[in-house]
Amino acid sequence: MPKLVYLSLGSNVGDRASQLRDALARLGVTGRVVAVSSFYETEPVEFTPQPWFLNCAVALETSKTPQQLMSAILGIEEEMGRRRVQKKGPRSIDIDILLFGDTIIGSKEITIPHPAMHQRRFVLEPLAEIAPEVFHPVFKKTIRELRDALPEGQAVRKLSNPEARI
Ligand code: PH2
Ligand code: MG
Ligand code: MG
Repeated sequence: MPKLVYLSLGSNVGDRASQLRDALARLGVTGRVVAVSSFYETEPVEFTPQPWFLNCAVALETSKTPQQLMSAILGIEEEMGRRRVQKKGPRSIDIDILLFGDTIIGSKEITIPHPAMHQRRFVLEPLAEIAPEVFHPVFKKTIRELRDALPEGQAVRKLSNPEARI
């Protein structure tokens, strides 16, 4: 049975919008992309001395297992020239699995739901645009509720130009 998966995409090196678009196209081989949020310009968090990001959220219908999807994503990041230099630092592309249906996984390789998603405005603002009523299976709250509960701060600006997306 295919599952509905939510991903967060981010880029802060090179042509950020075209790298998000490239990643969206490549994700087509892992399943069916059923929704894409606007692109958001976002202030870096957690590791702050780096350029601002473009982030977006994606809904993907896939028949892959979480492990299969994870290795496909790592392959896409590698093909797109991602180099792992600084943890949480600048990257041409980052693709994170946020939610995988209502699956909960806590293993060494993979944690689902994404362990930091509920603290990150750069994740919750785009995700609330495409999945406001979707339930977080650990916190038992909707994405809109989690977004509304965030403290002030972490600037995110929705890009109004739809040409900036697909
Ligand atoms: N990703 C991080 C760390 N900090 N900040 C923003 N605004 N956007 C990101 O995608 C991001 C971040 C680690 O993956
Ligand atoms: Mg990340
Ligand atoms: Mg990542």
